[in-house]
Amino acid sequence: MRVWVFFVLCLAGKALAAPQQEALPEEEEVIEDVTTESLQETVGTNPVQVEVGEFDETANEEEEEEEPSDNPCLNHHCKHGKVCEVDENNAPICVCQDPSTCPETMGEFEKVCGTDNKTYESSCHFFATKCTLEGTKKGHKLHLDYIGPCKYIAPCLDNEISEFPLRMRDWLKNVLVSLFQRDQDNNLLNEKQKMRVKKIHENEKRLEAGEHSVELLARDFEKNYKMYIFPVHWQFGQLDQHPIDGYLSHTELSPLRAPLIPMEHCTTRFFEECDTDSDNYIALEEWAKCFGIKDEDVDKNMIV
Ligand SMILES: [Ca+2]
Ligand SMILES: [Ca+2]
Repeated sequence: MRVWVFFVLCLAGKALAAPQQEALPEEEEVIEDVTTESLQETVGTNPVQVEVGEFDETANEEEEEEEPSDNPCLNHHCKHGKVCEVDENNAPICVCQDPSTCPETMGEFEKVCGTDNKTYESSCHFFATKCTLEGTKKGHKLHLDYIGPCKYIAPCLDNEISEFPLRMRDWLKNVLVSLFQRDQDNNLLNEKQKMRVKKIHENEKRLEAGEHSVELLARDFEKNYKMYIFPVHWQFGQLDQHPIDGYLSHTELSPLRAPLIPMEHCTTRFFEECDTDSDNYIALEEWAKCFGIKDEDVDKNMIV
């Protein structure tokens, strides 16, 4: 438990990146190496920045204009779980993919566990199956829960759950500082964000990246609380993408949750409890609160 975020997220990033890059090489946008490679040594990979595409059930929804060509499907993209076919008018349409047409899987690491507690051969198999349930209550409730085959996940105890935000916050802060140190010209942070991180970076009281006891992390949060406000906002902004509306859906949260759950048994409980009004969305206010940010410090403008 002690080295939680450092190792867990390092592994998490890899687990998340590996199957996607193999399965969808041309379709998904892979973000620059500055986050995936160089940051791993010091703070672990941020699973959010590595890739979000695979878990984004709403992306690529029949939105691209097809160019004139012999094959109307050539430039017609369908969302996960669907494939393009040509209808009787020679127009491209997206239909549910037959799971048996998913690429052959290489091993256990490609398996995913659904919220129905069933193991799927790969995320392709999962989304293809979800597609066949489209429009049904069952389909609406089915989400990709975590990476790897379904397994017993121990209940998260009260004393354990309090450690989750401590490590997560510290890790987020270190990711940002590291981003800033490595490459001040990077385009992962905009100018306003860079200025905020610069302040954290230059603060002499900042706790250096490394393994710290829960006690020390708790003390640091109390003493240097202001340093954590932006990192918590920043993470929310990274996840709130489809759509950008100040709320995180289960799908938007997936890039963070899915790799983490099999290794950190408090993940599910933590995010469930974050949704204090139980509307199945985590609002920025709810998110900030569960990371210990005071109401008066929650600022929507900090994200953009
Ligand atoms: Ca959203
Ligand atoms: Ca909510």
